[in-house]
Amino acid sequence: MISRSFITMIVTVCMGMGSSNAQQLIANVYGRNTQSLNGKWNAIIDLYDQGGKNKIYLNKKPEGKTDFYEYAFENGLRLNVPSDWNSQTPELKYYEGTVWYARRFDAAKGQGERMFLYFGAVSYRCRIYLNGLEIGRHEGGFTPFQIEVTKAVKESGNFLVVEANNTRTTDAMPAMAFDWWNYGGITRDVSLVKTPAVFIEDYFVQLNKYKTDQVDARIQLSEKAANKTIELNIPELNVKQRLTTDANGIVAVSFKVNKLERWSPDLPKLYKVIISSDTDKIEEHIGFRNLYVKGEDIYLNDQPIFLKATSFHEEIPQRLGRAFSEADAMMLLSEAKALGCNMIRLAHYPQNEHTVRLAEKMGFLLWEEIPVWQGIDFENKETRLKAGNMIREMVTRDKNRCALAFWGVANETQPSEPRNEFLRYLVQTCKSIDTSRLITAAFDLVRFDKAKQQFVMDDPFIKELDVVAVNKYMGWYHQWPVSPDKAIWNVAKGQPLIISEFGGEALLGQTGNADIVSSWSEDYQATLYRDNLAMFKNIPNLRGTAPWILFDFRSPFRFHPTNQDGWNRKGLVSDQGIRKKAWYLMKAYYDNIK
Ligand code: GCB
Repeated sequence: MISRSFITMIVTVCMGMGSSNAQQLIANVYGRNTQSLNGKWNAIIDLYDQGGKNKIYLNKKPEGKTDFYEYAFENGLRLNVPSDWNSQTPELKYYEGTVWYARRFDAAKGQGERMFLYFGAVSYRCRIYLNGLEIGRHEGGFTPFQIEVTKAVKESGNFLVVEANNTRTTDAMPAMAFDWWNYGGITRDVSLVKTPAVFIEDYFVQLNKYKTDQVDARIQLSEKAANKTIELNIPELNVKQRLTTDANGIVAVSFKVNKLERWSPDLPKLYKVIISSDTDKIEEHIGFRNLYVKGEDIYLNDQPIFLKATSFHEEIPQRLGRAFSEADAMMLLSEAKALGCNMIRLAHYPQNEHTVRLAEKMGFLLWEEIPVWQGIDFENKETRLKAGNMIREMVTRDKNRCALAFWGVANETQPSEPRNEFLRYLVQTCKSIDTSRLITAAFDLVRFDKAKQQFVMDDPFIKELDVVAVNKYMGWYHQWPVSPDKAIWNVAKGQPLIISEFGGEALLGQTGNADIVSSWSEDYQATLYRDNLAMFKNIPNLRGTAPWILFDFRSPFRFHPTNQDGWNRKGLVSDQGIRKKAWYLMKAYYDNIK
């Protein structure tokens, strides 16, 4: 029998630092027997990339008097894991390059147990070394990966090294310039996951897209073993399924449930689901809901829904750093709750699992996307493969979160055949894992047609999407061609449309010029919101809005010295967490939508 994870490890080891590994992620890592490797790690800043050549991952110590090594991990810089490095010391604020992280750990090994090193994310690419040997590589700063270390790990004194690098490159995602901070480092949780020899590697348990009482499930063992018993229990629904694996170690089943309370933003009900095999048992809380598109409407649990959304980056502005904990998620999501939102667009990359899980508990639908954000090299086949891996890792991690409504495949791309092919590949990759979500992408091509006196958009790719999204900055990047209440939209007719970004910048506390010209004032931002909200009445297929953005966020190309000072100021809430005038307009708008 071939272990899938063993294949994963081989693939991982064989690929270059620039490539990603095609792996089968272990489902629900947070529900397993894990040993946290978070905490203070030792670190070495390697601006000239010399550490690899000097094999510093061996962490050699002088043995004789004439023996010397020009490095040591001990007694130097210490960095918190998880966290970006930029926020931890002033020298690293703008740093783009390599930092080596190292720590020791012991690993009590149970009889027949397997062990995996799990990284929630390392930004942007990394190599992992255990006890002096390279054991894996990963590319992509926002998705998890794991490496099996059953054979490599020792009971005590393991030395783990992570070579993390956040250099921007043209073939990466995101690429050379993007409107957020390029945080580097081990930005999410690290843990040692312990499993039985044969374990429940992956599962998908969700309500059928359309049927109100049918759960579709697929469960996969880590081994291709036939005739193994798998049980799926949902005690509160009296579900007890006893199933038998096929030759691939997989069971796929659909079954009826009675008296199901479907998950919704108003009632985010989750059920305990227990999956067990002869050797393994895993449980988590899963919600069940129907979500589909019919004509120009989006239906949640058979009712048309308007998506009262907002976006945020994975950043705590007050800390000038990446968000990484449940407490961080609570801060971000509470502000969205206060605004009256029922959906979050997690911009512009998969955010940490704490955020996704808490959002589901708090009653938010989610839009999750990979950083296909302007400037992507669509003609590069390697880049396409990387994007495919990222989307696979994202969908695999979150496919059991019923809150997940949309997989986003792109943000602001221009039509071309290579672009279309690239996005089509991403759509197919999503669908190869999960056909139950809606696929979307955000476009910025809408223009005002003078002859027709209407906003129009020409991008044939929208026909391949379930829901079309448009970023449009009327009153900010674009002048009003007619007065807002006369601005009629004729875009993506026959499909639901979301205005996925709109807004403008304001520096908290700045006043003036509300109706004339932007002075980065709160008043101008408020006027701009009033105008856009007036225009929304003229978009017949509008099924959701998402102001850009909930919080001011750091961006290296926001150069204005007094108004911006390295911040994108489009937040409805300032970098200090204070609500701007426009926040109250948006809140009133959402409160009035039933
Ligand atoms: C956009 C991008 C977003 C930017 C925003 C802006 O269209 O999607 O990432 O931050 O505009 O503020 O310019």
